[in-house]
Amino acid sequence: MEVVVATQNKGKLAEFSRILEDFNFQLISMSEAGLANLEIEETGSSFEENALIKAREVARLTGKIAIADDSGLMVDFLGGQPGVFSARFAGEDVTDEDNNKKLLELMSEAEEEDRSAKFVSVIAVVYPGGEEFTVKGTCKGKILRSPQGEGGFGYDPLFIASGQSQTFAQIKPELKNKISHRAKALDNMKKEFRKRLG
Ligand code: ITT
Repeated sequence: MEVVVATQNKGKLAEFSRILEDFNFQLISMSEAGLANLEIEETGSSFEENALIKAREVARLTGKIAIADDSGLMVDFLGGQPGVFSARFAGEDVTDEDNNKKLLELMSEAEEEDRSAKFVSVIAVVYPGGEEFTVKGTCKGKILRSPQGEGGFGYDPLFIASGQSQTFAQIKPELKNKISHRAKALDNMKKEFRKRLG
C-alpha cells in the first residue's frame, strides 16, 4: 500500500521509515510525491487538529493515503508550553538551536524536581475518500540544563526519557525508535490498521 508521509521535517521522516520498516507500507516522501515545496499552515489549536490539517491536504493533493505527525514538547514548569508551538517556539523560521536556547532561558529558575516534561505525537491517517483517524503516543522525561549529544533533531539534546541516563540525542536511534512518543503513536497506528484490514 502506497502511503505519503506528510512532513517536511527530515528527522521525523527518517524515524517513520525506520519504525515502519516491518510494516507493509510503501512510504512516499513529500518530494517523491511532487510536493517538495508545499508548506501547510498549521492553524489548529491541538496536535489532533494540526495532524489532520496536514494529512487531509496531502491526501487531497495526491489522491493517496496520507499520514501526518503533529508533535511537540510539553513542559510542566511552563504550563505545557511549547506544545503545538514547539517548531516555532523562538519565532518563525528559527533553528532547533534557537528553540532549545529559548527553552533553557525560560527554565533557568527551575529546580531539578520542576524539570519534568513529556513529548507528544499525534498521527493522523487520511484516506483520499475522506475516511480518517488519529492515534497518539507520549513519552515522559525531564529537561536538562545544557544540550548533550549530536543525534536526533529538535529538542532531543535536552530531553532524557524516564528510565534513561542519556538524552534522545545521545542514545542510539534504534532505542529512541522503541521508546519515543512517535514510536508509541506509530505502534497504535499499526494496531488500528490491522483492526481495519481484519
Ligand atoms: P512538519 O509539520 O512538516 O511535519 P514540523 O517540524 O513543523 O514538521 P510540528 O509542527 O509537528 O512539525 O512540530 C514538531 C516540533 O516538535 C519539531 O519541530 C520539534 O521541535 C519538536 N519535536 C517533535 N518530535 C520531536 C522529537 O522526536 N525529538 C525532538 N523534538 C521533537
